[in-house]
Amino acid sequence: MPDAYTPRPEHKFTFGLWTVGNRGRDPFGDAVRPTLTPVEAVRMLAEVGAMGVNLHDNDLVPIDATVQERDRIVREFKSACEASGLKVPMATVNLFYDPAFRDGAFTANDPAVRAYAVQKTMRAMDLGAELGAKIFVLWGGREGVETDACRRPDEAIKRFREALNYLCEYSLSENYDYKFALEAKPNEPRADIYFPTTGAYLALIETLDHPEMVGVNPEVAHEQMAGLNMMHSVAQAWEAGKLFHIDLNDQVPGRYDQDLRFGSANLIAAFWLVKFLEDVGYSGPRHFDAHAYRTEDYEGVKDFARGCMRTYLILKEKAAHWNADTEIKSLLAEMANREGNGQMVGRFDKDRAARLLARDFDRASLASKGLQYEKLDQLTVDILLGVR
Ligand code: GCO
Ligand code: MN
Ligand code: MN
Repeated sequence: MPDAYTPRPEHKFTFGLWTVGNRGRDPFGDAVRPTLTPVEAVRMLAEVGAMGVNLHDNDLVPIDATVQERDRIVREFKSACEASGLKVPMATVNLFYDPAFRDGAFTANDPAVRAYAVQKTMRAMDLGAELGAKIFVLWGGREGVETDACRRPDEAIKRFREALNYLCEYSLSENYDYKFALEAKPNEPRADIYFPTTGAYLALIETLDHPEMVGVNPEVAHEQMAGLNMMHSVAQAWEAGKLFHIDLNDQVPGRYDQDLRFGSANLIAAFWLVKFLEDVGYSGPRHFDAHAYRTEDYEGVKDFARGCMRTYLILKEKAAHWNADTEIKSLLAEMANREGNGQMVGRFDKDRAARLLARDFDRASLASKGLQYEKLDQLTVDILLGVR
């Protein structure tokens, strides 16, 4: 029965082929679900109400496919997408699975590996463009080390920049109109990974030849794995005009890569994240990069996918509820009053600086009044738990 939390295309929910197609293999155990073909995945995603499907080159086209095989696979996939009304907003490249990338892709020591990685990415860009993708995600899964004896990390940064500059030029020369979204992950699969945080990528972007073409793709699990606050990373990216894509899932800090259903581990963090995205009017796809528990069959995979979207929509409703709550509004207004007109020091000039230096601050009074954040937070919890 459709209800207020039933996904519709305008919600822009997307899943990767690799997410619903995940067969539950882990380092300790084999696959528990049969292979789901890309066409079957498209049908499943349409059935559960997603707007789009994203893919790595090799989720669709095997790495050793001939040109004829590739063209046939792409044709069939395209017509499955058209028949189900599914879009392909984002494409990406697998630069981590093949043993050739054991020392990294764009940062590997062997120049032939680096050139192959760039070539593979160009072909993945061709594929994405053919399917209509305008966002190209780059996750440097193997860009890192087990031992720092192998190279200096600043050399790796230079190599990574060179590859990105090249790929931007390729997109321009082919009129692909791509926005690149760089995805940071602090660890796994290598011991240490370069650009471990969204902030590290934001800093790199400003040093590129075409910074306007490159943004970030923060992932909940990757931030939380390192004990960081996802919403804060997203907010920094947003404020910099760099939130080009987002990977939604969940993760308990300090654990291995869990890729849990959105909102299933840290509901409060998920709430603040959804509230942020909705408050600022983020208009990109809400992409789920997660997979179903290993206990599930494909019916359970549908439960998983529906659950990600349902939780998002419930949290979106809760965020609107929070924004409209009179008690919360009056606490926020009181806070705003206490902060005066919001001016801190204004722009620097000599007179203003002299006045600031001469000003007497009453530290005791600044510290005397409680801030009522306990109350504010409990009101949030009441809303989330449905008693308010
Ligand atoms: C992971 C990553 C990947 C990337 C994907 C897109 O932890 O494995 O999150 O799922 O998002 O490769 O490039
Ligand atoms: Mn991940
Ligand atoms: Mn991801």
